Amino acid sequence: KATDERSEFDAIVVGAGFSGLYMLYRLRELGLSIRVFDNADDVGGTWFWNRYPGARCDSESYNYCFSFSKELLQEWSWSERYATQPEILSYLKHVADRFDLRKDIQFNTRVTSAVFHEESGKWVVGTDRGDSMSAKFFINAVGCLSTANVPKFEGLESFAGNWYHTSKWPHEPVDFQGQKVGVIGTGASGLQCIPEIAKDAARLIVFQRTPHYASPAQNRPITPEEDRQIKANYDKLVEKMRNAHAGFPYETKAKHALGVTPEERNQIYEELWKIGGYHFLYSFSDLLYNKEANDTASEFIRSKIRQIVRDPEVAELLCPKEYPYGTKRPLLDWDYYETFNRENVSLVDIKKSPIVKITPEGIQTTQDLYELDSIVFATGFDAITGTLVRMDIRGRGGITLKQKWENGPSTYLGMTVHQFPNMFVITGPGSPSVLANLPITIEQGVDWITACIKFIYEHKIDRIEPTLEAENAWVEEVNKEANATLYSLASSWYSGTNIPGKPKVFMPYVGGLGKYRAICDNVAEAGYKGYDLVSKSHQV
Ligand code: NA7
Repeated sequence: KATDERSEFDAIVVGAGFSGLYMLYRLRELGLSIRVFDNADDVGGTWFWNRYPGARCDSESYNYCFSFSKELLQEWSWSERYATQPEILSYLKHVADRFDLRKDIQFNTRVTSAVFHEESGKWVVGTDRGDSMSAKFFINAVGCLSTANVPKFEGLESFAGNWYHTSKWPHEPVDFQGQKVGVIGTGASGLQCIPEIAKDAARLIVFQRTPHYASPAQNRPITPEEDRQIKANYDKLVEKMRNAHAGFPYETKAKHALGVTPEERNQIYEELWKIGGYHFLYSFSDLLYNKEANDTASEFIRSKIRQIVRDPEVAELLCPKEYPYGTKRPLLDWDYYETFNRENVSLVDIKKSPIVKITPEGIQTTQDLYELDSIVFATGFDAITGTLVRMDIRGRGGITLKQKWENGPSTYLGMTVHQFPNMFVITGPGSPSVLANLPITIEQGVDWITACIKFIYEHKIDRIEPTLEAENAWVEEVNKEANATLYSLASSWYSGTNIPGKPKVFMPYVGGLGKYRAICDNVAEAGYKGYDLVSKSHQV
């Protein structure tokens, strides 16, 4: 429980995952009073909620962590190349304890509204527990993937068995032994839970709408020697991550896929396939920009799927053909393809025979009724904007964020919004967010926001708000970067197309974390160019 009894703060932060925890840590350094709210009963955000079997991070553990504290980097050891959900959650709990963060966090509380009062210049924040608290700054640290998408299938409430969404998994392990289980969805969460559920269930039926590309994770334990080496080189590693395109310390590959012979290309793909993880995605610099180059990687993955999966018909169904590799979230393979060689696993093509409804017995497609004891929805999220527009956030003139973003989100630098003074968003639309290693990307956002707030106090500014021109120019820049890539060739949650009625707008900034960091730093160095800075007491 948060210990501070007051109802007025300098800053209110929503969310106690990676971004909320670090925001709190940094703002405390400025000596501000802060209240953090989180709907969960502990810290962790994404890693609090996503407890499905097999849940783990597909960024490598020693990259997917905070870099702000050298002591923290040295004292924490990751056990595997990719950390499991329980391990990341215990890491975040350790961070909360180590920096004594919990005393400013109010758990089990959902923020329902945030209204900017023009006269006082304060945000008044309301919660589902009846709190009403005010603050000069309102900061969203709600995560990019925090509002579950449970498709509205007719008849779900009539289903006689149990159903689950991967991101709202019960805290007690679910026992699928002896059951007939259906999994809908084959994105990152589906690919992780399907191999695990297949080991327990008597029968597993996977309902696939779109096949995804996955390259091997190649998980393994981290040896003490490797741990020592990483820790001895952490400074360099961190420096690299902060300035890299995707926030990973991998070498940038200069070669073009089409600039080498087919033999050399194949050899490089084979090598990176063995190394595993996202090294494959970064094999050549033109994969996301040139369709012909991309075809070579896409075809390589399809050839691997055909080698792994014994039934040629199933293999063909698992081969993505409608969109280029990397344009929907590229995935890692945790024995996913191999799982389709099991006797108890089958694949249903719901693009060809869509789900019509859910009955008390199971899932009815246009072709068959599949009788099931449990259904798992691995159907993803209303990503990036979903959680933000569900809060009743009202800026100047009473405009809601939902109204403002009716035709798609618009921000300045992905962090601030015209008409919403003194409001910040961490990993918002228009920031690199989900396209880069998130903890490192979050640190960039939090550090920039902290410096901005420090500047505001030092210059006795009451309000900061981006101009409409600056916001429009940034939206244009985000679109320009996206249009230079192949991303538009896929329909994906990056563009909101997984949610019926959501405007189709490519939301993340594709230009890369390093370039984005430089742009944001330039804005700050130029005295917050593109912002209106308002002070009641003096001319700014
Ligand atoms: P994703 O990547 O959005 O995957 C959701 C999956 O569910 C995907 O295969 C979808 O098919 C499928 N889906 C979504 N809605 C439906 C409906 N209505 N009917 C049938 N199938 C559906 O979510 P994840 O949780 O796997 O991963 C999210 C991110 O978390 C991940 O990328 C990492 O960043 C961590 P579709 O492809 O839309 O045809």
